[in-house]
Amino acid sequence: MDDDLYDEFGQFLGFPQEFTSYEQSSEEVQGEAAYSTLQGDLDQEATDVVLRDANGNFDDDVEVLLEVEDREPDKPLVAGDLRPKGYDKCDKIPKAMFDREYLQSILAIPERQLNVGIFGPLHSGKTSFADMFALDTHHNLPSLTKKVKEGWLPFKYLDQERIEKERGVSLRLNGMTFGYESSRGRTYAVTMLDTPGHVNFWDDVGITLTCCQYGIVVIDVAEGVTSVVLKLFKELEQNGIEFIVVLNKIDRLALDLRLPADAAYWRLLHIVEQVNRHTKETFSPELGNVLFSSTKFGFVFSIESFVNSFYAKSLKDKTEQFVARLWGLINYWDGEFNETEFISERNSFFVFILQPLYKVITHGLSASAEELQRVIKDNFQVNLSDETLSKDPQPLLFSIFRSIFPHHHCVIDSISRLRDRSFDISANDGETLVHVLRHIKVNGTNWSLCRIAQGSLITGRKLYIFNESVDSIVDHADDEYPKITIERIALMGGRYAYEVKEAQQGQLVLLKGFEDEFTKFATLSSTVRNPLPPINYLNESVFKFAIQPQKPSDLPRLLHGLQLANGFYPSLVVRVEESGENIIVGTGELYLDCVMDELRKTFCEIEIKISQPLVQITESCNSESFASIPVKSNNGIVSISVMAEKLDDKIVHDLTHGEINLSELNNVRKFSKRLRTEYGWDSLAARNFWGLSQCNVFVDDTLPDETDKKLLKRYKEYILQGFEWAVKEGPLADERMHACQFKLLELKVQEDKIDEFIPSQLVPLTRKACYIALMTAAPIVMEPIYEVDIVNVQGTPFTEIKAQLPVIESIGFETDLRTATIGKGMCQMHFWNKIWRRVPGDVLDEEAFIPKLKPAPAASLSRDFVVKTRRRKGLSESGHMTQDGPSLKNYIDDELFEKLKQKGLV
Ligand SMILES: Nc1nc2c(ncn2[C@@H]2O[C@H](COP(=O)(O)OP(=O)(O)OP(=O)(O)O)[C@@H](O)[C@H]2O)c(=O)[nH]1
Ligand SMILES: [Mg+2]
Repeated sequence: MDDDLYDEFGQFLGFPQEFTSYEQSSEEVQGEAAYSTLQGDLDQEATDVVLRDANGNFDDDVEVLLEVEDREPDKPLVAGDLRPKGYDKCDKIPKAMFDREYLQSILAIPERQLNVGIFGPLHSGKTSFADMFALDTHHNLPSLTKKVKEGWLPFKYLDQERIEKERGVSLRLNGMTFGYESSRGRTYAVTMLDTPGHVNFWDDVGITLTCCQYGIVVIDVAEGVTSVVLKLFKELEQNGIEFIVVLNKIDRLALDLRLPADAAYWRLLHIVEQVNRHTKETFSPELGNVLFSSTKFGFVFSIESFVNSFYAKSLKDKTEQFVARLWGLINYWDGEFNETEFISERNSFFVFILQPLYKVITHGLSASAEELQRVIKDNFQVNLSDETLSKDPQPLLFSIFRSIFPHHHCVIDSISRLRDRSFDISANDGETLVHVLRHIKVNGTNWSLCRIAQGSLITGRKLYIFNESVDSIVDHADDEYPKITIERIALMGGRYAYEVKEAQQGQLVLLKGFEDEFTKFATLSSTVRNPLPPINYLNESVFKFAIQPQKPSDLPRLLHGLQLANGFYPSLVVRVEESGENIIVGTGELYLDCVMDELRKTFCEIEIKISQPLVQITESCNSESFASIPVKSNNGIVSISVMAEKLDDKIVHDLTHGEINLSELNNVRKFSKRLRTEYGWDSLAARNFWGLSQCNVFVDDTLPDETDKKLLKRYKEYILQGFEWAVKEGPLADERMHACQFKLLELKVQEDKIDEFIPSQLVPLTRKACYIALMTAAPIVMEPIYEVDIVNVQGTPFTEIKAQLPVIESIGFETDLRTATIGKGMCQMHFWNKIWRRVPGDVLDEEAFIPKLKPAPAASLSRDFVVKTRRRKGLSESGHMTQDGPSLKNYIDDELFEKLKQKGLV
């Protein structure tokens, strides 16, 4: 026994710092080797960082680098292969019904490219809709079982991941490129992107909105237009994407809801009316932008396609007039069409379309084979084989509908009529510009999904890459930015990737060769340029867990897995707190559950411990700063004072609801006019609006005779940097601020010593001034609130209940709801509108009672939130278990603090 390691009572003292030669298991050795690589990287970085005190005294030759956000690591955190298992599995390419060479040639013609996003609420049938095209364009797709072929089971070809198949829900976007004809025989190169319907996974909806030209909104007719659909309409319109509406699951009207045909028609009319009430364009079936489908039975039609297939022969050249009379309150009786006020069994849509469909369904379920044969022949001029007629009802209906509606040209007709989206991207002439949208795994291989915004690509091409850590290009020294080589290019095929040598402008393609160079998104370009704007993921991640490996030696594997998860889950935030805890933040319970599942089973294959669910909090204030306390630099040359107040509710609402477009801020004049007219700001304040960061505003409120405005203009950039830094990490618990307005009251610089003044000192000074301003303005903490849309998925009447629920309370709510309603109630909880609500209690109350191992009473709740967050982050100065919280004392001198205390202000 080494005596130096134990005290006189035999208690182990711990290894001295330099002690390294204790025995380790081989696993630990491996783990530590990787960890030391990581540590090596960090140490290297540490030598590049300039440490400074809060008030900043720098020598002249010191360059100040301000990082307001953690950068993405330049290199992989863990050395070795970052690619997931099965990386280079050979893709089996199924035989396509279209000519792949011909498809390549059409892809070069911009007007023939249709990049379409399929959107819709949960389980409205989006993936089944894409299935119809997958089946119609391929021979023997992989995993096409007999049960799927016969129509017993949905195929869900684009749900290719294990986790999607297991859970029966789409969790990632996936797509396929194929050639498909319109009804006039013109072939189009269609790229269909299927998006998830679950709101937790709407980051992929955001990505699809960024890259697609057209949209298809799939609505379940039994549910109608829910708030999720309305949100989709809004987003599509805001992005300038024209779309068509598909009223899906029309079989449910007869089979599930058992509506008589006239009531079913009323329901369809009502949905179209609701669509029109909430959209700018006019939608109507006779215009061809509303289609009807039952993806379960594999058919889709428009009024026009229905008429062309079954009535055109007898109509000769009157098809158009006939189509125009098949929607709305128009009756058909005795060979004539007449307008009416009521829906009845004489309604034209009912007579010519709904009734024949209803007949197929009712006869398919109950009529004799001969009778069924006759009905189908009379109405649709289709002969059914004996084999078809002998099937069970479900596959029988599936076969009948497939024979009646063998193709889906009407979808291509409708989409090709839409106005092409104009992408708001500025690129120089001759430049090749590629938007890298996300990592995507196809059949186990990791690719990057990209949209070619300008130019064309060939394999072997070298391009500059600007990943998410590059905000803007400051100088144009070309050799400073990394270049990558496009190693492989492929077209999406759902569960396979079809490799090609080149790709053209506008195409959505898979690229390979730079997967390790970005995490979420990137820009590839042939020139050094500013990167494309970040992708709007719609939801904000507010739900989090702290995680750690079951075995400490597995830490490097966890870090490696987290890095993969970070790439594959666009809105996942992964960070390491100062206390060493690994935190993952996602959009909701299902999102994080899927991340954990993939971490455990795919990304790192280790056991992981997780903490209780936590939520993101924000810091704000509830009143005006009670005093203006100037902050002086150490050398006394400069002093700055700032005050804080609550930001006007209407601006907060408009900012969080996307009513204020951030691009508006570029036109300062126009924006200050809006502040005056819409938000009632006085003209001085509106004119002196300086900046906005994460729903916080900075205004110059100095008086011209007190502050030198010229000087202020010179230092504006530094002051704004200080403000942005402050709002990213607030004084209460290092969390971001929300809904605060900061006003600059004074900036004083000693004239005689102005040469000694280094402007970058203003950055930490402004940050400190903002902290003091917040601490003196009745600081509060805010918690996120989910908006909950509850629908009854079975039966009528269909109802939708809207509610709000604190995110912290939402854990298990969905399961409880389903249990309590025996599966009939379903809910979607989302944070699109970014509602933050004050947590009760005084956050600065040092006497607040926080019981151990019990929920805190309401009056101590905000103190409890903050103290626990500080502890977890390692911000608590006086040890782990103390109730050390935020205090103004940390930012001002003791004397002043005592004075304020005596006056009862703190
Ligand atoms: N009755 C009926 N059910 C359908 C129809 N289309 C799809 N379904 C069922 O609806 C469920 C969801 O179908 P999906 O195609 O996965 O729907 P989705 O919109 O892709 O779902 P998510 O992507 O998970 O939101 C499946 O159980 C399908 O069998 C339809 O036309 N009629
Ligand atoms: Mg789906």
